[in-house]
Amino acid sequence: MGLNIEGQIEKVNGKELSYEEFVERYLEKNQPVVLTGLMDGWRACSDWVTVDGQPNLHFISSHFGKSKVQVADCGRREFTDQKRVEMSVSEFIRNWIQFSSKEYSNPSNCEGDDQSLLYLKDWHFVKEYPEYAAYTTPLFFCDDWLNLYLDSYNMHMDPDTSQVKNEINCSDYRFVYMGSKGTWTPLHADVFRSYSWSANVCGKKKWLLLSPSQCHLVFDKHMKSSVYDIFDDVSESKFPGFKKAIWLECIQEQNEIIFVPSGWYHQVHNMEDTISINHNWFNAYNLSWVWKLLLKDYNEAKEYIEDIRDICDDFEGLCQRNLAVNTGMNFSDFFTFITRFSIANLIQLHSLVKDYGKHIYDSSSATHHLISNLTSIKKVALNMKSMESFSGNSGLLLDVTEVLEEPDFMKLCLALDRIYGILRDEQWKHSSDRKETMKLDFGDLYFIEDSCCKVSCPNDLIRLITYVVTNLGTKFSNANFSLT
Ligand SMILES: O=C(O)CCC(=O)C(=O)O
Repeated sequence: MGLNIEGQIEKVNGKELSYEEFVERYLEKNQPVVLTGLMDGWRACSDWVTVDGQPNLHFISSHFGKSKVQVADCGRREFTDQKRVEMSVSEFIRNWIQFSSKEYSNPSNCEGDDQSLLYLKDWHFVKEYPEYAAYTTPLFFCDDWLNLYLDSYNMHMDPDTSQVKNEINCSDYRFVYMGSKGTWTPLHADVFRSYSWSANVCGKKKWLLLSPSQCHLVFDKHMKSSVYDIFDDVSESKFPGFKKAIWLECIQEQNEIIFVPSGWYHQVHNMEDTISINHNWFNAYNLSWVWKLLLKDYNEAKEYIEDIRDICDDFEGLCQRNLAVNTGMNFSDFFTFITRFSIANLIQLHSLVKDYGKHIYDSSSATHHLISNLTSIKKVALNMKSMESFSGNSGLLLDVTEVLEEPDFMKLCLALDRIYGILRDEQWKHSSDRKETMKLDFGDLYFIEDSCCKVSCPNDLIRLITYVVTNLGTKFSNANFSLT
């Protein structure tokens, strides 16, 4: 019996969609969509594609051939993913050309052929070629706390060695994917339960998506392992719910961008030779997904080593170390992340109210955005509060004065300011009111330090947010804040 496919993913012209509509219809509701019309003028769409719409392998090899990349062997499974090897882009492309010429000369030979079907994945292209400007991130996906943060900070530092774990692979979540017809990605939900977007520079992909409310159906009875390939002969005794799953399908064409919401399981097949650009990200709308995943993975990490608890000097420390290795961050990393983002958002709010206090109502959507960011962080912090790991001397400590003095924090604030400036301009596009350039003011940040100098637990963070927001509200009487 085949899959139960009961719907297609909506396609919408991105040029006719406002940012607010995107937030309301897709980010907040956690619904997938395919957006068209957003890739005009991308350098990648001309440089990387031949006149007949094929990947320009010669161009890519001659310009970026020396890069070392991760390549998945689509025919070989390793644990929950495909086996990966590292090679240079030029080696990968040589292999691709060889494979295609064999297939072309004798297509019937290819099935069961020894030659592997290789798929270049997770190439950190922007990190490696920042000057090249292959594309611009569409406005809808700009409020990206994950990549903004990683442009300034590392997500995890090993406390013993002060080393960044897995430096290259965790440097950012902006990727290029390239593979011939037939390459594919097994069923999975995204890292950190982030959102993702994926743009087809050329080629065509088939996506099968499963909503989070159905995801238990692709797991075994113990909710430990999930189906690897949904087109395989899936064992009913091992995955008893699988047949009941109802899938959404999408055929994504060239120049279309798919938005994959948090926690949606998906499997992807390249129906033609395809190049795609793909980001993972999170922000206020899906921050709670990240925390929930972290909590689930923490509980699993703890359960896994429960039998050595009594002989462990620092059981909690070991759980957190394992969490960082398996998930890419631990509680302390996440807490540090949300604290820095809270301060950055408070600075934005302060500058906004200061510059626009006199006609705050004109800027209400910008104010609303910042307040809803802080509200979302506060909600997550409230959830974290009850965790044993944050009680007593948890070892967490962020000195607000020190954060404000970090050059990397300044970099984060300026990047956030630039992105939020773009969003504000878009929101005011149709307004006849005079636009002014907001000035990010680091000169009088005493109001943040005054409220709370040290943040060492979720409660401190909640107090900091509440105090600063309330104080800004009374200082600028026009602003009417509520933090519920
Ligand atoms: O394009 C692919 O093969 C996989 C992309 C993907 O799974 C993702 O963006 O999450």
